[in-house]
Amino acid sequence: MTQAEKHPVQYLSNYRPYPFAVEETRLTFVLNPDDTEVRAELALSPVDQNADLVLDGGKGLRLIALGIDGQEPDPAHVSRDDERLTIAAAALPDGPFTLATTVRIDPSANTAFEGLYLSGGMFCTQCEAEGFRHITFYPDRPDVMAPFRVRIHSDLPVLLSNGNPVETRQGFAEWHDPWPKPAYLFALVAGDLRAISDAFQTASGRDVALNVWVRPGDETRAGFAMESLIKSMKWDEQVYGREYDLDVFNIVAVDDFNMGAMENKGLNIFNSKLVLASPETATDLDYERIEAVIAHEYFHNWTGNRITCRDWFQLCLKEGLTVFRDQQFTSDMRSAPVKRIADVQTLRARQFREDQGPLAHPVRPDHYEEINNFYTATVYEKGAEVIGMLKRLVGDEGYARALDLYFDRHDGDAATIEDWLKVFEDATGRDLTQFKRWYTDAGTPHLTMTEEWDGKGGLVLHFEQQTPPTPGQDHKPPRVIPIATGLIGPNGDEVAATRVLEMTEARQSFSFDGLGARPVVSVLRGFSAPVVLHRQIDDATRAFLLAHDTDPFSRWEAGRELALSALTALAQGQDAGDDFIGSVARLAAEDATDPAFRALCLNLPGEEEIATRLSSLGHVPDPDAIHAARDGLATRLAQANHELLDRLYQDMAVDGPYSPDAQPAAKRSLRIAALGLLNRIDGGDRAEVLFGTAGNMTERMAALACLIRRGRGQAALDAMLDEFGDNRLVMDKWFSVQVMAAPSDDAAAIAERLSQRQDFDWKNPNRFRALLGGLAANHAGFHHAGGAGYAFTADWLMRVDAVNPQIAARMSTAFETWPRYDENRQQLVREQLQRVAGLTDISRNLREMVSRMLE
Ligand code: 0A1
Ligand code: ZN
Repeated sequence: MTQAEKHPVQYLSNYRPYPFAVEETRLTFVLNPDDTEVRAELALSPVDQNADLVLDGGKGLRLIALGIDGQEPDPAHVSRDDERLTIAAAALPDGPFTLATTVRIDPSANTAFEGLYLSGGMFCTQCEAEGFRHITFYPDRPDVMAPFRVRIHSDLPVLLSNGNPVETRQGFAEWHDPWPKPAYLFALVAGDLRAISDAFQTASGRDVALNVWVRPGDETRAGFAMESLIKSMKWDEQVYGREYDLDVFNIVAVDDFNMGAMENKGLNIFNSKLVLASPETATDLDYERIEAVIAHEYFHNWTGNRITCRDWFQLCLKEGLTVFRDQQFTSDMRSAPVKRIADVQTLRARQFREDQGPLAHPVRPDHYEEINNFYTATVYEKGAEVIGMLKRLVGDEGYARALDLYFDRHDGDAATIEDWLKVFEDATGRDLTQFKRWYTDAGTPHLTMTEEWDGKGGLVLHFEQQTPPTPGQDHKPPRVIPIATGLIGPNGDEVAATRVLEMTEARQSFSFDGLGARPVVSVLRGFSAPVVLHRQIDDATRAFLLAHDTDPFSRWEAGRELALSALTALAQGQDAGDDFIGSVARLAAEDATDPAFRALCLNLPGEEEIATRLSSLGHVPDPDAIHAARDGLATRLAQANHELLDRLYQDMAVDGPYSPDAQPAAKRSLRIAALGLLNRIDGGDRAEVLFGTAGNMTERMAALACLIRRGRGQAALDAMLDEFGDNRLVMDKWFSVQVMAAPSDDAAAIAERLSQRQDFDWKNPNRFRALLGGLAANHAGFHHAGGAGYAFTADWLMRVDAVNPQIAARMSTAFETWPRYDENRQQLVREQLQRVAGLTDISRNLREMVSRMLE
């Protein structure tokens, strides 16, 4: 049998409820690194009397004992293959019964970090999406929910699981989680850990003990995570009326983790880079991400855990909503406009890129081979955008009513996108049939606007929408697009406040009357829909919007468009850029404007974004030309404004002890933007001074990148290695900055050299991503015409796949844009992808990705 036959494609339309209810799950673990015993007792009730009992469970489970109500079933009624254990209906009692299994597993051999594994001597688990089946035989699907009782035997000092502690003594702990949950939310941690602890009282008076567990010595870097947790708990009460529901909330930091973090009930497990922070080791961006991810996982307690997903096709039900909530949280904690702009940048860089290529899929996919391949920017980030559109369409109050109804109606359920939309329909009376296409149809709509001014106060805006085909979906009917629009008069005053135009047809027009003079249209304010906007607009009008738009997003967007139009022209050998340089300099000099906003405007679009833009305009992006264009424009910007930039560099220095708050971080971001430009004309002198004197990692890393770009980074790299050689998180930065900032001709060779170092611990996901992801982020380096970047990446994908398929599959997305490049590059990538596809024993994860990319 081939891999594909053993594990067929899963289809949403094939959903069937599980024919048994699990009333309670009791687990007993006897932990040993290479031989752990797991005894599971499942209290089962048949829903369908004629059904066989099918339990998921992989090859790694050594079955020691099996009993039904204490009796071993007739072996003729029991069968097992690589993926499951089946007990025939004939061997099952008619009424409720207990199934007991004992299995033995080897956590020390688990390099895929899925199921129960070891990280630096500590036991931990990762069960989403389908990891629980590597721990014991179980109906490992999200719609099977049960309360869990967990007993752990181990000599390790700290033994944790979900829910509330029942008993804790030397060598043993028992935990009880009263809230029915699917197996993917199960967690267990055992190790020599230290906690920093605090307490929280919920609005209704429940006392909750809070702990952030870290390795001994890391306690001093866990305080910010705790502060972020407390802020998140308060915010969810205040904004969504959601309280915490257990006596304890534990967070554990682990060094080996495939993703960012995981929302296991009452026991969140985090990649240590999203918990540990100190001014000397973490950047402002690290702090901001820690705050956001702590919030994200905490918010899952309601959106994901209390209400979970019926099946994995509904992943966006919990992820889109929880991302949306964490974005709201960050906007409340920090600057809302800056957060919105950052989110749109991420969306464009990751999701638009995905939507444009062979891996495009709907927010709610309808088939998959390997669900782990669908934890994507589309499900997460576009999933959140879709909720933002819903909120705009039904208004803030409608949204609040719908959410209350959602929690009321579906608490305890495993729900679907249909349930979610129904709640909005029932709460607001709106028909969402057409809106649902945002969930079912892949691809980024292109929206074209033209203007018609009648010369006597009437303006008509004509819109046309069109979504390019994506794999398996050739024809795309029109969607509902909320287009937030305002009008600015010639003197710069707003003459029409934001109005949401609801487009439902393929072509549609909207009129404005009674205008004194022809206004400038500010369209798609706040990025009210995830579309690519085309409009006829000259650089002077863009500059006008950059100066006068009252919507901060649209203001930034005008500057961005100026930059992109200059960069795409330059990359095609034309002359451009003066308008951009003049207007962005004027904005940068506005002392009253938020420094973070000014920094966002000063930072030029990245090369990847320029390539995506060129491609969506129908051109073949040339990585070298793009690199040269961006380099040239940035240097001109610096030369034309060196006095202003120098002033900003001085003025934005922050005195006093480091604080990761939005305000000082904003000043640093502008300071660093100025530094990056000045670095092009001062030979790296400022960066050298800053690297030696900065008291925080934000400025040190920025200075280091500048030095590398000037070809004088070695001393600083050596100094950093000396100081932080034993700090994994800092060393990850050390690896990635060298490849990210490398000249394109050398990037692959530098990556190669770094990969041979002793401390390139490639089995650690963070270290692997630092190097390989760093290379992929160096656009001109990765896409170097010689193909060395491609070959290096493919070699490593094949090597890591044998050890950790999830990491291999995720990293393979470095290739997802290949069809947009020239013939030569296409051929080079195709060869590499075919080489990977031919790998003996390729994982299902990587195989699915590569074959989708080659289709
Ligand atoms: N639910 C988590 C993401 C996550 C998904 C899969 C994992 O392992 C394969 C781990 C984490 C979140 O959204 O944060
Ligand atoms: Zn999530």
